[in-house]
Amino acid sequence: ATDIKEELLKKYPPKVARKRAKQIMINEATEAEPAPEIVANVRTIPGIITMRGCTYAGCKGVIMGPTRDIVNLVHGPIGCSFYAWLTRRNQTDAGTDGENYMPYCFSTDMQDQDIIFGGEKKLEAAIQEAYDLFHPKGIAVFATCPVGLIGDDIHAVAKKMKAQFGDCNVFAFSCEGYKGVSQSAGHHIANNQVFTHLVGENEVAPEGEYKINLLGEYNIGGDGFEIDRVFKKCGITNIATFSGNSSYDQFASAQHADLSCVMCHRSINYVADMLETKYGIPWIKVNFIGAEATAKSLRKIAEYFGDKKLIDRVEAVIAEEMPEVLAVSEDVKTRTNGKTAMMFVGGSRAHHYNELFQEMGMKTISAGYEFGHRDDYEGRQVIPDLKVDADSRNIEEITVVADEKLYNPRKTPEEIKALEDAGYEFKHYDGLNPDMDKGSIIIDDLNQYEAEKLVELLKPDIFCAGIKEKFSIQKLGVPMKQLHSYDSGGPYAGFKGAVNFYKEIDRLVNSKVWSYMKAPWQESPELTGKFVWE
Ligand code: CFM
Ligand code: HCA
Repeated sequence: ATDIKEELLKKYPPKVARKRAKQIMINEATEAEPAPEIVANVRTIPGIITMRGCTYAGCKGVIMGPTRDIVNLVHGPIGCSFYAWLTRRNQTDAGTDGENYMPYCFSTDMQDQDIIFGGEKKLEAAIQEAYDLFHPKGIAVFATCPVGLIGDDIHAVAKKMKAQFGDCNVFAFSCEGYKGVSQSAGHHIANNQVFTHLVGENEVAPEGEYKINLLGEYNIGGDGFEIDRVFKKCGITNIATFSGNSSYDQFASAQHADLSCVMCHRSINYVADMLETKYGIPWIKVNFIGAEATAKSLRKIAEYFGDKKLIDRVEAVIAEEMPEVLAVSEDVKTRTNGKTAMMFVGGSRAHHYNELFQEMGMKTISAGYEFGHRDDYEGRQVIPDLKVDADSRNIEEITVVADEKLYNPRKTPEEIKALEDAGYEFKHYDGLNPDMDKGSIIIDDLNQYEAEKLVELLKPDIFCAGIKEKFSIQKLGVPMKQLHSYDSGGPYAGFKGAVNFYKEIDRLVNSKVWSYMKAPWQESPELTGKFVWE
C-alpha cells in the first residue's frame, strides 16, 4: 500500500507532493495508537481539481435546503441560485398545510449595476415581494461571494424587514462561497443562525413520549422517512430533525426534546453541545445506515430512557424487521462476498456506509472525506488539539450559556455516571480510521487525478462518490454509485433502506455491462498491476 501512496504523489511538483502526503494515509491503526494523525480541513492546493463544494453550498443547500416552509432567498447572481435549486435530493412531506417553498428558486438576480452601486435596495424589495406573495413564517437570506466583496449589510436589511413585518422571522447568513475552505464552514454558519433565530421560539411542548431530536439527517432519497417510520413503530417521538423533512416549527420546538441523537457528526455536532449547554439536553452519536447499526442505535436510545416499555418495544420492532433484512443479505452475499469498494463522500457517509458494505461481506479498501475535520477521522478526543488557523477563525463561534428559565438537566450527574459506568457513551464519536482495515488507504480532499489513479491501481469493484466523479469513473469501466444523491435510488437508511442498498449494489457489482468496456490499462498492459490485500 505504501507503493500506492508513492504512485499517487509521483506526478506532483515536490511542494504539492509534500502537502498531499500529509492528507494521504495508509491506515496503520494499532491497539496502542488507534488513530494516526491526518491533515484535514485545510485549503485545497490551487490548481487541483477538488471534489469539494463551497461554503454557500453547505449553508444554503445542505443545512437550510431541506426546510420546506422557510423562503430561502439567495442574494447574488442567478447562477448561484440555480446551482442550489433542487440539486440535492432532500425529500419533504409537504403535509396538509400547503407551505412548501422548496420547489421555488428565490433570487435577487444581481446584475453589474448592483455590484457597482450596492444591492441592499434590491434585496429589500425581494424580501418584500416574497412576503407579499407567500406570508411565510420565515425568510432566510443567503450571501454569495460578490455580496461579501461589495459589503452589502444583509443582516441590517433582514433586521429592518423583520421589524417592519412583525409576523415573519427574517434572518441572514454571511455564507459567501469563499468564507471557508469547504461546505463545512457553511454548515457552521447555518447552524449558528438556526440556533440563534429559531430554536426555543415555540413555548408549548409537543405531545408524545420518549422525545428526541435527530441531528444531522437530511432525508436524502427518503432516508429520514424510513427512520421516522421506525421511530414511530417504536413509540419514539422525534420532535425535530435538523434538517431533513423539517419545518419552521420543528426547529422552534427542539428545546423540548429529552435527548439529541447525532447522525452526521460533521455537519452539526456543535449544535448538540449548544442544546446541552443552553437547555440541558444530553446527546449521543447514532447511525441508521446499516441494519445492525440501526438496531444498535435504537437500543441506545431505549437504554437512555431506561423504560422497560420502550426497551421491550424496540426489541419487538428489531425482531420484526430483521428477518427480511437477513434473508436478502444472505442471498446477496453469495454474489458480493469479498468484493471491494472505495468511498469518497463529504464528511460522514464514507464512514457510515462501511456498515452496509460489511453486512454484504464487502471490503472498503480506500475511503475519505471531502471536508471532514480530524475528529471525523480520528475521533472526537482530538478536538482540543485541533489547530485553529486563519480559515477556521473566520467562522463565527457563538457563545451559549444556560437559559435562565429553560435550562433543565434531563438527567442528574449520578444518572449520567451510572449509565457511563455501564459502558454507555455520551458525546462521543470514534471517527472513520478505527473502523478501516489495516493497510487500507485513507485520503482527505481527494481530487480528480487521484481518483482516477486510485481506480487504475486498485481496481475496486465499485467506486462511490458524487456527480463530478460519476462519468470519469464509469469510463474506466468501473461501476459508480453516487452516495450523495443515491442516483435515483434510496432510501438506504434503516431496515428497509438496507434491503434497497444490498439489492442495488449486487446489481451494480455483478453487472456484465462493465466487462464490455475497455479501460486504459486493458489497452496499455504496462499500466496493469494487482492490489494484494494483507
Ligand atoms: Fe453530513 Fe450529509 Fe455527509 Fe454533509 Fe454533503 Fe450530503 Fe455528503 Mo453531499 S451533511 S457531511 S455536506 S452526511 S450534501 S446529506 S451527501 S457531501 S457525506
Ligand atoms: C454539495 C451538495 C452535494 C453535492 C453532491 C455531488 C450533495 O456539496 O453542495 O457532488 O454529487 O450531496 O448534493 O454534496
